[in-house]
Amino acid sequence: MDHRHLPLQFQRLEPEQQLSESRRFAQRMAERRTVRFFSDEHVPFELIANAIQTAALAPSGANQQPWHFVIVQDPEIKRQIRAAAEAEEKLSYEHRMPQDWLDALAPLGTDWHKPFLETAPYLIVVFRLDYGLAKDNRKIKHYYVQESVGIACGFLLAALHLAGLATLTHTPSPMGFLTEILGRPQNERPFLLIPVGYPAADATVPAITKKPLEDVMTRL
Ligand code: IYR
Repeated sequence: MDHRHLPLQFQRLEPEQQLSESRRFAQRMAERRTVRFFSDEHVPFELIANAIQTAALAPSGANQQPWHFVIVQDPEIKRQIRAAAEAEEKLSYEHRMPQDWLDALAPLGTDWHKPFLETAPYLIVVFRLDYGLAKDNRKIKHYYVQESVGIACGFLLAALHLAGLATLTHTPSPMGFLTEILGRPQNERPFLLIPVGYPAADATVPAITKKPLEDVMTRL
C-alpha cells in the first residue's frame, strides 16, 4: 500500500468571493424541493452520470467508498420496482405504520400509490456496502457506512438540483426487494431510492417550511 502524503491543492478565495459563493450556493439549495409528481420527459444520461461522479467524491470512513449506485431507465424494471414498492407501502400505510407516524406524514399528503416510480425517467437506487469482499471472498470490515452513504446522497441531491433536475428521496419500507430485482450482491443493502427527472407541469408541493437558522444553530 502507498502511504505517502502529497501536497494539498487548495484554492484560497478572496473574502468577497467566499461570501458571494456561499450566499449563491445557499440560495440555489433553498430553491430545492422534494418532488412527487414527475414528467416522463427525457433527461440526458450524462447529467445523471456527472451527479453520480460528484456523489462518489464524498468523504467516507477510511476512504472505503461503501456505496454503489444503480441507474434504472428500463421501463420493465421500473414497473417491477413500482409493483413491489406499492405492495410493501400498502401494507405499511394500512397495517404497519402507527397512527402517530401517519399523523406526522399527513402534511406531505403521501399514500401507498407510487406512480413516480414509473413516470420519472430515472430511478437512482443507492446501495450501502456493509462490508467489502476481497478477491478471495473474505469480508473486509467497513467503517461509518451509514454516515458515509448519507453524505454521498447529500452530494448527489445537491448535484442533481444544480443540474436543473428534480428529485425525491424515497424510502419504501422494507426495501429488500430492490436487492433481488436489481441482482445486487449479498454485501449490499438498499439505502435510498431517488426518482430523478423534470417536475410534471402541474406538480404541487406541500406547504411546509424549514426551521429558521437560530433554531438549528447554536453559537458559543
Ligand atoms: N415510505 C413511505 C412513508 C414515508 C415516510 C416518511 I418518514 C416520509 O418522510 C415520507 C413517506 C412513503 O414513501 O410513502
